[in-house]
Amino acid sequence: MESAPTDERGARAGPGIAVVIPALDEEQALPLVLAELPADSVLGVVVVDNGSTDRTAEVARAGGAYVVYEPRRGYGRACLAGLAAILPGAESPAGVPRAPFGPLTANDVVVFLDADHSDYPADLPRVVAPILAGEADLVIGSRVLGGATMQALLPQAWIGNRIACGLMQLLFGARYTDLGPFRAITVSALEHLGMHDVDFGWTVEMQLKARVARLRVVEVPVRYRARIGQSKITGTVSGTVRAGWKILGWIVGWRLKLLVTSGRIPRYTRPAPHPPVSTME
Ligand SMILES: Nc1nc2c(ncn2[C@@H]2O[C@H](COP(=O)(O)OP(=O)(O)OP(=O)(O)O)[C@@H](O)[C@H]2O)c(=O)[nH]1
Ligand SMILES: [Mg+2]
Repeated sequence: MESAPTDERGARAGPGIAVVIPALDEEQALPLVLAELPADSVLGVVVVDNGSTDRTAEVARAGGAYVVYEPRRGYGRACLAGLAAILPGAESPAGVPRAPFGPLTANDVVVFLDADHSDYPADLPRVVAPILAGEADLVIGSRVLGGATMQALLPQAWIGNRIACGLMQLLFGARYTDLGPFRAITVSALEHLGMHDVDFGWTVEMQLKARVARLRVVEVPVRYRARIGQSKITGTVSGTVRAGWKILGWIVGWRLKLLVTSGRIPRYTRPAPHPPVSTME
């Protein structure tokens, strides 16, 4: 798969794909994640070092990624810092420089995946395919549809997912099977959603807002395996409780916001496919 084939003048004829990987103390897993990414399919990879105390940044650089530092903890904060390095209009927080392969344009695609080697980076073509085919604005890699085992997707994550997805269907009519971290979204859709959750509400925020804004959302099956390294959220009681409350709070809270209209998001309109972007200066 080629994300951005170029013509003889170096002009990109299709959407480019950039990858954002939030990472907190993932020096063991990250080299494998980067090595397994289909490199010829992507413009570049941003690893956000979220205040690691190990060699996460070093191994990321050695693996060919562009490293952004975000010392304030939080999964969503890490995603926002990564986006600041590549999105066209993103406000760059102090100290976040632009990645050399940015800024992206409206029809380009951002892929998110975890740094702990639980996602299969080789599934990336499958995750971006519906967007490249012009059939989706957001693609969720579903570990449930991918048949994840309980060793990989821990029982508490299964149950939490079921409850969250059931509530999203009940309160929003949204049909999701998972809140999986491996996902792809177009730049213009991402900007339309105005993401702001700074921790583990990030995935549910994106899915709920996508529903309210009437994005075209597709789920595809992805594989999932036990993480490498120390479990931080789902594998710990306090992490599970905190993430669970956060996610349920988003779902119920947004329903209440819709009642008083402050949760409304204008319906999303797709930009026209733009002419090839020259990559030669
Ligand atoms: N826990 C945590 N993870 C972060 C943070 N910032 C970035 N991350 C990364 O976000 C991704 C998801 O976090 P995980 O710790 O794997 O969360 P999880 O998959 O729910 O649970 P475990 O894999 O069991 O720890 C990983 O790549 C982390 O390295 C943060 O502040 N806290
Ligand atoms: Mg994990």
